[in-house]
Amino acid sequence: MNKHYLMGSMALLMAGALHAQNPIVQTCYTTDPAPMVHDGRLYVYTGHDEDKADFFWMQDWRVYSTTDMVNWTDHGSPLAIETFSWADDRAWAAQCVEHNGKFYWYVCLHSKLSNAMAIGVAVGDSPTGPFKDAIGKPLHDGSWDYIDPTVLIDDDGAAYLYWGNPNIYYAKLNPDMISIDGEVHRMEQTVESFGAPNPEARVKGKKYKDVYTEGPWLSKRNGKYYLLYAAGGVPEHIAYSMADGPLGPWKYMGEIMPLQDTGSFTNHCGVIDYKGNSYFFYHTGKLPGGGGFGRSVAVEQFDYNPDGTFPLINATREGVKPVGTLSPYGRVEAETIAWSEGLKTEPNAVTGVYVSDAHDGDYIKVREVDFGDRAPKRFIASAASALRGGRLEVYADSIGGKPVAVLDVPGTGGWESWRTFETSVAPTLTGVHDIYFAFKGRKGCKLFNFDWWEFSREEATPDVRATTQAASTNIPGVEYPRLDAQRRAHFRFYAPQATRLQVDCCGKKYDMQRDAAGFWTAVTDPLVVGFHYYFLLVDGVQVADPASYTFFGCCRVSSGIEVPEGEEGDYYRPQQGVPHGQVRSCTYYSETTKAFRRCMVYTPAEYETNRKKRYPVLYLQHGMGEDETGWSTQGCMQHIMDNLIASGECEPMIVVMDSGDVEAPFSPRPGKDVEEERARYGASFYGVILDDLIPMIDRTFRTRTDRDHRAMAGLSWGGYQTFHTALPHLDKFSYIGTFSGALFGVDLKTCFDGVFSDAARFNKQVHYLFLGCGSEENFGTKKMVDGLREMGINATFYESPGTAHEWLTWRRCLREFVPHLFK
Ligand code: FUB
Repeated sequence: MNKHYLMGSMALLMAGALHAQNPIVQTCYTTDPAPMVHDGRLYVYTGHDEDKADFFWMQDWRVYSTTDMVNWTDHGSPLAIETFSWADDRAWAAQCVEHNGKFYWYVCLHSKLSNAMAIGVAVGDSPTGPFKDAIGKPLHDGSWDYIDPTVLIDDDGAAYLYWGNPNIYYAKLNPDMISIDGEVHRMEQTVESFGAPNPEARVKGKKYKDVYTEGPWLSKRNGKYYLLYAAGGVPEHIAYSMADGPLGPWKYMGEIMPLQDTGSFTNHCGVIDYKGNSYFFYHTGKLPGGGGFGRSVAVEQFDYNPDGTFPLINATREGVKPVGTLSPYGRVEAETIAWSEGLKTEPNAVTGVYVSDAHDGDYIKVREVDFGDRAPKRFIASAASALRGGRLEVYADSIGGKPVAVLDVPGTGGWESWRTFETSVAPTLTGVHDIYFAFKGRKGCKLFNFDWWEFSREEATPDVRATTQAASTNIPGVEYPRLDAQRRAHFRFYAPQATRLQVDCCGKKYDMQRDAAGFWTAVTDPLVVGFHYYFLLVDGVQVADPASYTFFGCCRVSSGIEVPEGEEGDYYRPQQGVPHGQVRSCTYYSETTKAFRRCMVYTPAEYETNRKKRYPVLYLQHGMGEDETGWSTQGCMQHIMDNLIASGECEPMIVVMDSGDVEAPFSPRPGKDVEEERARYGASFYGVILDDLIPMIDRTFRTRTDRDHRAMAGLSWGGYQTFHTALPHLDKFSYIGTFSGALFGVDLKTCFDGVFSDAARFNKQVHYLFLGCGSEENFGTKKMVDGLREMGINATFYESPGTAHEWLTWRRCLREFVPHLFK
């Protein structure tokens, strides 16, 4: 073919397409339309012919909706054969009706039970689902002509179901809408009522007025009942009968849509009034590649004749006129389309339906977009590409000339890895326009998927990233949370489906604000330096932020944010030139708990080279909310140890961290003695450390095994466990530390068999007793130290300035404590 001829005919085709409005869906084949109006919106429920089909191999049903009759939003396929466990094939014609706030979708499909066709019913709470099989079995099963259900709910609330090919069956529905009231009847067909007698009475070769075939549509208007149907055998036209009651007697009225060039040997109609107009939905084979098994829904506007009869209606390419405009200010789904070429749509469980399969030259037209008298400044869109992306050119009124906006879309790492992009808009865009989205990019490959778009009259908000830095506790490559110079944390989280999001940081819950793209943001008050746990509350459910490394804290998997100190925090950070020890994860079997356990063991850098040397050991415990990993993650103990050992302030030592066996926050059982409850809580730990852990460590590592070379310390509840382990076993420990120790109501004179009552003995046995806490917490540490000192006990007290019950207190306590060990 001559290239000029080809280009000329393509241009003609394009010019035709630019004015076409039928079929109303171009992204897939749609069949057997069933319109319904709900809440000011017109929905059309359709069947779905497969691409390149050679029969009605239909798998699912689809839903589209509009408020202006020209832009149709694709709601995907909320109902499929799989919804009905008793069915296995042929998702054929169907109709959805609303009753008492529920949506009943009557379908026909092939039944496994009867090996014939059956009527089923699905129910949902919204017009777009989700839907489920309402009764778990067919409503009516067992014959090849049980197809094409149509339902009318009359003004008195009674519901009627018609179906059949070539017989017409009918039944009354019970008020529950999911069971049949009484018998199923076969409608008597006569020349007067339907143009021909019952199928078995028809004389072969005889010409009848008409022949009922299939696809009934029952409706009522101004007190008159209408039964529209596909007629004439194949190829089908649309004819109708009228009656004064829902069950007849019917009078044949003639054709509505005569046989014509629709490209499909079936036709199937649905009729509805909307916004003051009457609309006739039908299907043709007119979408490119379509035909008898590749049908597409179309719509025409018509006026009833003054006597309530139908006029003749012909299929057109132009379709219907708009009855509304579309606002571009606010998120518009990309699958809201007046006309498109080359594109498909796909569903996603989170973001809903999106436009896919975009190649260079494909486009979407959206009609009647009303920009008002103040032009937008920005165009914003959500797109995703697993390849190299492409360009979205936005045109007003026709493709060509200067685009009003051009959006470059790079690869985003996946076909559903959505990112929001924006660009400026030509300042002249006011009034009502048809908008075209033209996909541009490398030829011959998929470019990008397109989820939604909007125009905005607002200037872009300044990018917070310029004045903040990503938290060091974020997983690699993730930008949020971020911290600013005032130590405020900026959180941003993508949750387009969520209705409420909060961030719980340092015990305060901050409400997050959602933007049009589905991103939620919040900024905290200035935070204290150091490490803090935080959580997201998504619609009331507490979850860890997937952007953060996770830390075991608060008795669960938590997110954490490190608010950086200045160089005063260098002691807990790895330093250049400092030899680094190792933190090992060791598995061992505990006879006490009859289970394998894990402990973390720090060995100093020189442990690897000083092969003959044996080392003293510090047993270091976490608090009530953490586990054995706490000290080597949020606690940074290995860096504290490395730095102190390298500077000579501290003896090289092994540090062992195990689980304190605390499983949930301490909560004494009602009516029980609190002290006894405390003793029960994590009680297995005492046997573990004394009988399993210490022997295992002494067997496995080059340790010094005498009491003079063994220390124990712990934070918060770990301080309690330290006192309860070490004080009754001073034959095993000679250095003791508590950091914010949970030691309440202790009678110093009598506790631990009166260990403090003989100060001289205690001071001889215990080489160093350290009690630290934060200045902003009130754990009674200072009072206990004062009491001990009054009794003559040598006790060191340390108060961490400006910190509360938090990791910075405990990092500082560790730094103060370990230089005094084993000297
Ligand atoms: O779509 C499958 C069948 O084709 C329908 O059930 C009939 O009405 C005809 O349109």
